[in-house]
Amino acid sequence: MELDERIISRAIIESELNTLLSCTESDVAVVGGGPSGLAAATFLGEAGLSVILIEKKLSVGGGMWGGGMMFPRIVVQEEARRLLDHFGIRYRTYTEGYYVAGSVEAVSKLTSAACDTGVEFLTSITVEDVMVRSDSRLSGLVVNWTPVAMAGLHVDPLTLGCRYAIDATGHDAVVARLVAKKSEQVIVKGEGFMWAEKAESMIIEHTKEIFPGLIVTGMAANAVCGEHRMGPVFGGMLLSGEHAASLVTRELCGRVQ
Ligand code: 48F
Repeated sequence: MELDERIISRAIIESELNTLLSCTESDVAVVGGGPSGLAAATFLGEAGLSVILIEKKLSVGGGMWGGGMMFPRIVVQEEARRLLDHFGIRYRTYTEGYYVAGSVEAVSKLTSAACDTGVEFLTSITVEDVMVRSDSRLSGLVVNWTPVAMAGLHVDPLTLGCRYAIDATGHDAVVARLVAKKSEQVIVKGEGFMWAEKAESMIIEHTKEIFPGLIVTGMAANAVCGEHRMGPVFGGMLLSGEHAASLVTRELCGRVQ
């Protein structure tokens, strides 16, 4: 078979443009492809919702790749062990209640699970603002190619409508901060000192709808609430993603996962 570069180019352009068109209206837009965002997106996909995941970098995985200080290992505590099993992430028991997994495998299996449920990935795209209509509800996200911001170009963005957005942008809580700039309803306190026990035990409480249509998950949830950071223990990230998905599912599908 002779390869035709024009067919290859058309295949890529047509397929991606059709995907982007379908992403202009989704049930849920997850912002950030770290562990909490990947977990949330997967559970939402499993619930049958249309889900897009917007990630500003070329690849998803967020802070999970680096494990602890670039040792590519993560620790997950007892409470979240069932989620390692759910995603098929292999682990070994370090000591009672502490499980160690490879970060490359963890990111890969989470990403694979999200793909299998039909999540659409929009990578190299940065969320730079939010849409809020007269009903004071977040109704969409304002996005642009990441290289546009990196190059300092003045290029107007496009918008993607969604019924719910999930801020999974990690320590910076980017979407929550964008809303906080415009509405007194949202205050982002910023994360506190490292204190794994407290940070992990509070994260589900902090995973919530902070503005109509906007749920925070993962480290973004703790940062909004002024909660401590936890370092390379990742159970809370997975549990928080699962909880964020259940909050949306309850609203959009009328059931708890
Ligand atoms: O930081 P990140 O991994 O967030 P997370 O899911 O997990 C935190 C842990 O990795 C770790 C920890 C707990 O164990 O403390 O740090 O809460 O992933 C956040 C993702 O969001 C992307 C960013 O590139 C990263 O992959 N992101 C950030 N801002 C934007 C964004 C933006 N404006 N638009 C799109 N993606």
